[in-house]
Amino acid sequence: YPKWYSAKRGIYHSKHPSIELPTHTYLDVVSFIFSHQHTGISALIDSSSGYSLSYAELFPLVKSMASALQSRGISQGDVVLLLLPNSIYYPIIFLAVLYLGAIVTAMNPLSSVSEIKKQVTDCNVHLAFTVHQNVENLKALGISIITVPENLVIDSKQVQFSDFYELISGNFDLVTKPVIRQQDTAAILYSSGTTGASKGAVLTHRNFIAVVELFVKFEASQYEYLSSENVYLAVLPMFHIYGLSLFVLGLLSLGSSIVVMKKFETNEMVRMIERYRVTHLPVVPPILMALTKGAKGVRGDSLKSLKQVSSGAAPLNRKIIENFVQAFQHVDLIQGYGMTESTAVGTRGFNTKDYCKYSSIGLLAPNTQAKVINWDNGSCLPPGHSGELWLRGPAIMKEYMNNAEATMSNIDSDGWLHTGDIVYFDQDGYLYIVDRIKEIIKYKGFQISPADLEAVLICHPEIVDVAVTAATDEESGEIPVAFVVRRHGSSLTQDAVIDYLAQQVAPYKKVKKVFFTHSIPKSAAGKILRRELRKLLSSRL
Ligand code: 4UU
Repeated sequence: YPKWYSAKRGIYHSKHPSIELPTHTYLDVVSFIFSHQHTGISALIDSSSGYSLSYAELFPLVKSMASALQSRGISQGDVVLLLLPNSIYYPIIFLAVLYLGAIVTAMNPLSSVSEIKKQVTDCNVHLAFTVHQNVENLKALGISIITVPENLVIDSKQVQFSDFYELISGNFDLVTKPVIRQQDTAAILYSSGTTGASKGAVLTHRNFIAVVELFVKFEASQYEYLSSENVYLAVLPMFHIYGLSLFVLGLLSLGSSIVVMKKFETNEMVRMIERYRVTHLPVVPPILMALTKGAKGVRGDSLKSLKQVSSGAAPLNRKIIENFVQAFQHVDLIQGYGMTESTAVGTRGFNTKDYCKYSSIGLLAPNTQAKVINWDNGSCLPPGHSGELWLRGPAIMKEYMNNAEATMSNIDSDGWLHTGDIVYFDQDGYLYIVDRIKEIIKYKGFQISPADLEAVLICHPEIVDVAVTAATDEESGEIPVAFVVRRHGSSLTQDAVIDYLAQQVAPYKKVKKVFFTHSIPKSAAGKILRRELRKLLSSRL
């Protein structure tokens, strides 16, 4: 066996040298980010107006906002909700909360009232940052709100008279800087793990510090050019771990420029790549597909500035890879793999002209160990064999909040995170995703928990039983579909079920199809047999 695989213990080691992490007990990720030296000038650029925040402004803005939040009564351990689309202020708000030792919980701003209520209650939110359209909903929940203006150009009149403007323009200094330990909670992000409803994954300052150091000591060394010359396009949302790890943590530590888009639209994205001479474009598979086949006027020789496109969060289909590689011969295409529970750390590809493994998710990240487990008997598998991927390392979350049972079934006593993904290593140490055995549905890279949707649907008075599963979809990867058992005599229609759910969940979670059936396949203990459900689905399609 290769030396990066220890056959005796069944452990895969990273082929990359390990990275030393700071060892002192007291350290917060914000101080850590701003302790790094780089030559970056523009930090965050608003794509539509071109307005930018410089690196010189960044830390003072964070400190000013932190002190303003402190003067409004936010203190260590309090939870602050970020219910926001991307903006150049998103990272500032995020880091300000963490600098106080307070905790961020983030959420898709398109979430429904009941979804917001659930998360706000679950993690006991004290204060929320949001955009205008969510203000009324949040007020009804009785939490204080700071409205972030939609079009953030700091010197416009609109902003000057807002609450938000006062917060960042104060030039305050913290009255008292709280003492923060690496092991303290920094963020609570929601994920359903391998099974059940979505749960709060508790990420610590230590987890974030591990991510930052991965960028500073490793990612930066992978390029021939200086990180501060790179221009990234932030089209992925910062409320999801993938965008968060890049645009709020890693890249700001490197001094790269980040052009922030509020919302994905193919032609607009192409215009922004050209206007700002974007060099790096992190995407999810549907964006890559749109770029290869949808964008107006995009040819292989356009988008000359692009050096690297990286895809993650969902499987990338071979056809899309082929089309992209053909059309954009000057661009490096790589995949990365991560999870909310691993603070986005997992694997990452690195392609040189003579070593292209496009369909691989790359090599194990530094400091990360893996096992590949035989699903039938629990044994460890060597390279070339597929099994469930287990991960261990400094970026693995601490726990699921207030849920010891879920924590124990996802992280075992030796610290291995069970990912629910089926993978294999090839002889060069590159990983390939084969299947997913956990229950989540991946819609354009976003997680949807079947159990969350089932919990809503079962409340319909004419539904006596329900199960939700994923159907493959060319454009989005996967979409949720529902199997419904109607009450005797009910004439409930597919459209009525779709509408009922649509009123209570974020738009991207809507079911697209409903199958009426007489019973849901279940185990003796009453658990839905997800595999049977998948078989049932293929027989119905
Ligand atoms: C097939 O989706 C994410 C994180 C994505 C990410 C992070 C850092 C991508 C690239 C990167 O560099 O997090 P979650 O929690 O929403 O979903 C995690 C799940 C994984 O368990 C796996 O099933 O998303 C799926 N997934 C992928 N599947 C993540 N990346 C990939 C991938 N191919 N490249």
